[in-house]
Amino acid sequence: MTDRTTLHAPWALLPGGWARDVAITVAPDGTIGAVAADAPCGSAVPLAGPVLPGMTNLHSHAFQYAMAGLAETRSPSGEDHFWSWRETMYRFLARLTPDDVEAIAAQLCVALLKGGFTAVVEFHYLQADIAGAPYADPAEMAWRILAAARQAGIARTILPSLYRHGGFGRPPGEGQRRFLLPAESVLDIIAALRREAASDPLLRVGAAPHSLRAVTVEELGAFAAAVRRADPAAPLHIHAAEQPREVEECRATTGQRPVERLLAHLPVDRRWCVVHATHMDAAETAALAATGAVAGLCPTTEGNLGDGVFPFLGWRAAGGAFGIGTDSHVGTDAAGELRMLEYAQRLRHLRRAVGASPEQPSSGTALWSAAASSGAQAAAQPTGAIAPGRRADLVVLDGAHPMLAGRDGAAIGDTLVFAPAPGLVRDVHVAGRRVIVAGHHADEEAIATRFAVTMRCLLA
Ligand code: NGQ
Ligand code: ZN
Repeated sequence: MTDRTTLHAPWALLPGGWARDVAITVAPDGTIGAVAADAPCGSAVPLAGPVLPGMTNLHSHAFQYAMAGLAETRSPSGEDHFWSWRETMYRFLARLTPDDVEAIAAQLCVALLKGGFTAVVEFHYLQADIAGAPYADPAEMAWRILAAARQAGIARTILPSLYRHGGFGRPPGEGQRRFLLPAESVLDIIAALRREAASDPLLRVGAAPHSLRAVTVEELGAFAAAVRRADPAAPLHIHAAEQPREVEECRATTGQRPVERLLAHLPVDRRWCVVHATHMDAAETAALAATGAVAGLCPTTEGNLGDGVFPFLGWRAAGGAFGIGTDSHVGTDAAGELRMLEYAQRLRHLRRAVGASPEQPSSGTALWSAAASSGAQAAAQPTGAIAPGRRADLVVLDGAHPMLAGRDGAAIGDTLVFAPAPGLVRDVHVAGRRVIVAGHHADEEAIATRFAVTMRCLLA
């Protein structure tokens, strides 16, 4: 692109809600210039249907995509839960090579784009080699994640992870050996990625202390401070309070609950994302919400792992921000995550339209807008809204889809999230470039072939 382009959509989800006949000007660097509603199409490039801001996937462990559907069998003991799934996951990752991870991640990134995600945040902790030693270049696995995201054309935020312990006061186990790099090495990987980001406008870099199980608050404080000294805007993500057992062990060893403990020891702010945060009490919910940190909800994975239900009503009442991630990738579409989030709340509270508000009564629209905006915040990506100055990361629906016939504005958002309409996401733009066109990615065959070869080898 050398010139400004003006796109025109019959409907667009703008910060104030759905608007009709919207012209969106995109600069050569992919930044949105002007946005005008009630504009004639004129010489603008017509989009194929309604347009929404691209969704950020704020929590991914890319390699886990390869085990989707492979951890669903009952064990002989019948003791199947998060912790037994984790053992299965450890066995699965023990053999993965950098080539495997790149092949898996590329296939994943294409699936995520088709699912309406324009950016992915990789919570990157599979960092050491098969023996648990650093690769010759300790950033090897991070480069592979980056290469895969680049091949797919999805925007990326990479968060190298700090992982030092096997649980509260426990040494790491055999299955955790590939996660354990010293803090200095993780900081070196972050620095190397940052240098790369200088010439990659779609790359952002932050850090991910794995959890209070895997790092002490002292280690966490020193690590977070070092990350922020080098980049005051760096996003920091941590898993917390996903399982009752984690909360119990934290209390037994420290006298505090995980989120309580995090808030007591760290200057948590809006550049933090607390992933899951499922088991918070009312005081933790209000206190964490007040920091401006984003709750990183992964509804499909949380359902798959039997985690519990996030205290969404209390969180929203306290003004808490949330975004969505696909975490283990048992789901890869943004609408599906929002639907699962809403349905878990409906099942729990015997109510409907939980994600909606007086200002935005359409559940699907409210959920999409909020998660896109706060997801971008958590990823430090300049996206999350169709507005001047934001990057043109856009999801375009198929205006000719029968399920959209006769549906306007808010009904479009609700159709996307709640109606069964396969193929509704048609085109996906990242930085003004169409990476999904009519449901397809230019490299999808090569990427799928490589993934299939990798899977056959892994499962042989
Ligand atoms: C992870 N996944 O880091 O992949 C975790 C499991 C852990 C989720 N928490 C490992 N969903 O938490 O120790
Ligand atoms: Zn996770």
